[in-house]
Amino acid sequence: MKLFPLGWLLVFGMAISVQAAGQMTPYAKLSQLSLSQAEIKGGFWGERREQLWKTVLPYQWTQLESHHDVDNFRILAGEKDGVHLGPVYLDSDLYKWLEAASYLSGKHPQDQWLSDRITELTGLFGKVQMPDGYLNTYYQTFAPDRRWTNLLMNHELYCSGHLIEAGCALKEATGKDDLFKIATRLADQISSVFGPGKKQGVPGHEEIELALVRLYRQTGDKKYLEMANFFIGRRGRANKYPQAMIKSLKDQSELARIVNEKRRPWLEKAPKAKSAAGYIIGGTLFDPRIFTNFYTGKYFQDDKPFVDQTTGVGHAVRAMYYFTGAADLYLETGDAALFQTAQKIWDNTISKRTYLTGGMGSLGGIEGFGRDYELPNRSYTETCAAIGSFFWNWRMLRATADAKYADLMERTLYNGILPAISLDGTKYFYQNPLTGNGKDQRQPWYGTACCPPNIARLFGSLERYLYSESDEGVWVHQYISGAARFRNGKVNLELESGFPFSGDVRIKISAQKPGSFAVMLRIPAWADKAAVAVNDEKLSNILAGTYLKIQREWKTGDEITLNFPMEIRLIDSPPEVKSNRGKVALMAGPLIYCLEEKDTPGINVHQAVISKSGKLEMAKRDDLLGGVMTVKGKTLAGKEFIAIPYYAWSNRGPSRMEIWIKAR
Ligand code: FUB
Ligand code: ZN
Repeated sequence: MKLFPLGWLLVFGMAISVQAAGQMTPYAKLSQLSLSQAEIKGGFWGERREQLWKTVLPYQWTQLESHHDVDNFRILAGEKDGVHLGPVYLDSDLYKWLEAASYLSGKHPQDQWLSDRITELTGLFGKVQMPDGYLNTYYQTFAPDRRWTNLLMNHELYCSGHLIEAGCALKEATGKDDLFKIATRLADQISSVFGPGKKQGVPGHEEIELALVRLYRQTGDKKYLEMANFFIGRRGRANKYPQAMIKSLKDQSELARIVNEKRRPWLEKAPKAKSAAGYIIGGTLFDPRIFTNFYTGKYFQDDKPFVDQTTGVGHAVRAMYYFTGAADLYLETGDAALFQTAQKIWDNTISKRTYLTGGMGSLGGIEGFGRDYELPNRSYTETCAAIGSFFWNWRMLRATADAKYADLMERTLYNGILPAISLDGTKYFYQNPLTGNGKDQRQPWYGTACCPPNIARLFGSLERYLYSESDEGVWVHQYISGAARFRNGKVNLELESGFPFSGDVRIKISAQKPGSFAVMLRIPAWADKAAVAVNDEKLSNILAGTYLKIQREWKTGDEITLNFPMEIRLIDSPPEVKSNRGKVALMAGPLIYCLEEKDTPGINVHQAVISKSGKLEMAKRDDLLGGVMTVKGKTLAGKEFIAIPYYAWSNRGPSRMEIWIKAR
């Protein structure tokens, strides 16, 4: 990546072409549809969308209320007595919920409860925002004079990024721009503080970068893109890391003293705020690498410049948001070095540092990456890291139109993200191990509750990741029931899908008038026996792991039928992964299956051995876990088992579980 001053010229030049191109993303091969262009309806995800609206958002709101997320604003606004509670990053959870609420409010404008919450929050933020645009309840309550002084540890830029995202989301989804104005004022305050000739720091937790690119796309104002470029370009250039770290920790403890003093009188007289779970599931917690990660800056991906990075390192959520921001910057600037680095990082991270589920992060102590192939199944794999990977892969897909990114998004969605939410929508995993010890359970909430609202905002905007448009035609990336409008509404698709349990998909086309264009359909890498027909005419040369291009004259009434046989596949792990030697995982279609003790009486799921050539069959079970497909088989000892989709485990109380099964 070229840095200053060339980078500035480059960014400035591109900004002109963005203006001229009317907000097109200049270096993307594929577009991102606007929120109103696509919808999710019916089927597996239709049910989840309904649940998100009717159950998850109201439920999460009650949690945010009882964990002081909203009260911190009310107190600061003078609407309530009390004192700020919760960690320095608490505001961000509320912002993510608000982002999710914005998407759903756009879909359901008649939902008064939802729009009242949005109005209330927007009003509160407006009251609390400082005259110069700064907004952060923690610093404003306890130490306004210390703002922007401890970027490494204290999440102000991270929280700001989430507010900017919420503001953009509300505007995109509903057209309301009052929150957007608050977010823009905050971004302007940031740009008055940071940049060349101004403050030189970078955030300890990335997020602001991708948010600034999003704001740039919405406003066309190059200042925000320049700032994203600044934060990405500055990373890994700080000198004297151990000293910076020590200074930051010292500041943190001074700040903690101030905070405790201010809180004490309130806490003495007030009942204790509801505490949340802090149950640690997996990952190595004590490891000298925790020390080296922090004191070299690796934990923050701040150990070397982006172009010198070769793989995912440090805290996995931070890394994913960083790579997402860098890929976004590439999509706008076309900086080749930036993109080549992103590809290099992707290759190593995905092949050697990512779990089969798409989860990332094996070291609990840093919530992040270990060495290549260091992938113990008692994994840390924070939900937000999988969500971050999903965001990153979307940018990589848009940049390349390469199906491998959409394949990984599919695998991560079903196996890295979906397992983190209970079937009833009200309990969450922060960590997502691939082996369960019989005690792990999703929790109603967390002291650090980044994951639950992150799931909500992703599920609330999922339609955005399903389709694209390009000069060639329309692209179908994921098979999720719903509809999409293309070519300014002149071409519509309706999609009916049996995913994730059946690979039958039907796409109906309607066009204002017959026209020639291409429909590009992802053939998942796992679907090597895929069959595709147009109006019952079978197509040939269908290649798994690519996009099938169907170029023809399309007219209303045309129908594409697809069948992706979801046969059971025995997956081998790379031999370098020690914990999986002599084991296989079961997959069918996009889903990973697991053995859960509840379904395997008399079998120790950790010890059971299956035959690699033994008979396995799919069996539909409408009575189980909301209706699932299962895999039926026998162990080598002759005991019958059923394996369930991994996303559905731990929904019937504590139970041992295993994805990687011993096999001979
Ligand atoms: O750093 C606070 C939270 O911890 C962030 O939101 C997540 O990345 C999580 O790891
Ligand atoms: Zn999280």
